[in-house]
Amino acid sequence: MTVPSNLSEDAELYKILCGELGRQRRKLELIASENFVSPAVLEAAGGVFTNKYAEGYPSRRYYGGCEHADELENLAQHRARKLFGAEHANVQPHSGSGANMAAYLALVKPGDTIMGMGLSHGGHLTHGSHVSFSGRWFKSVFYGVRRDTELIDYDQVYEVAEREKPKIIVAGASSYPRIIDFQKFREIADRFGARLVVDMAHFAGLVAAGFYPSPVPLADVVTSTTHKTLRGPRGGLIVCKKMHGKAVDEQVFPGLQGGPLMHVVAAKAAAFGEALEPEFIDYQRQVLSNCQRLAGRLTDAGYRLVSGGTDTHLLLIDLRPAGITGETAEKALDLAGITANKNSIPFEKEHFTVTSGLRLGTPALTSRGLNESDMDEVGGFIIEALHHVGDEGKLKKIGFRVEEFLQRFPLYPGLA
Ligand code: DSN
Repeated sequence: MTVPSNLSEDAELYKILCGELGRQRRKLELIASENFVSPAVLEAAGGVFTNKYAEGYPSRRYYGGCEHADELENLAQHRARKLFGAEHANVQPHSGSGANMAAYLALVKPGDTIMGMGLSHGGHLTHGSHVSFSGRWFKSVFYGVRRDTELIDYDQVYEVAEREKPKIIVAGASSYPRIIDFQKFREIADRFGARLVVDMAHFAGLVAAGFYPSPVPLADVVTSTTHKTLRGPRGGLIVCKKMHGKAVDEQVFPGLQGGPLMHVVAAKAAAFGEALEPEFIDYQRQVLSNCQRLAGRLTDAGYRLVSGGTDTHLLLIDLRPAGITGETAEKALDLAGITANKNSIPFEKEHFTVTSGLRLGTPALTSRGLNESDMDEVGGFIIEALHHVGDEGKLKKIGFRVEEFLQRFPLYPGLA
């Protein structure tokens, strides 16, 4: 589980791994979709299951020697079902994109219409963007947020669904800081005979801990990644009603994937186990408190947050009043030891490589042990860095102070 000493024989590779560990330790990690897994999850992901082929499902494999792979996958499925109160779980998707692909293909056919949230309004590439499979294989139509409130425009969801009669409505987002009303989506889907797919990747951990309404009882299929608020390994997950279980399983394997990454399934099982513990609720509560505190610090300093604030683990700064772009801000913060990502904002006018927004999230720093008062300091570093865009010397000096600050929060002290 360490940056293994065996790798020190391979100096070229070892240097890269140590470089990344050092970067993670030295910088403030504010990418809303990232997290720091526990040493147990790290160990499971680096374990011997990486050696095992296990195409198929428990007791229905295409390889011998799968007795422990069966135990493992049954355990991961059981924990996922328990965590989300789901009838069926598939723990094999390699990613969130793959999980979405399997979900769509389980419910409809290529060429059918799907409706998702527009990318700049907070949706994800796989919710219908023309550059992803979702917009290439399906006819995609979109809803978005209202101009005045920057909250999902449920009237528009209704109108587009009425006009386009999508076979699937996708709810879920990558940069929407507010709670989504799944009941409204269900009603609209039922009204127009659509299936409801919820992509809960960003807020799955909040759902598991009871701080975000669960889409599981309402949606036909719920997809997720396991590495964001859920704090597991990089990977995908699908939970759904029993009636869709067979179709989902068939789309994951053999439809879209071959052998599951059983070492990642082991790490998912470890993460789900952790998420079932009471401490996980405390963790998610802290994620939310930290995000509220950071939002307050930024707002007090005069920054405008999209939708006026946040109910979740993430917030989105509208940088236009500050006269800088997302691209500039991301680069300046990076020099100052702060990792975040530029992000389009609703009704964006900049190119998607430039953007007018900056997305920040608190799951990773919370895993590292930061609390509300620490977030005041984090907010201070961000504000100072944004005030000194273009001043490389000053930004680097902030970076040294960030590094010193983070020494109070050791990350993976057992690693090389
Ligand atoms: N790319 C992820 C994010 O950063 O939100 C979503 O999959």
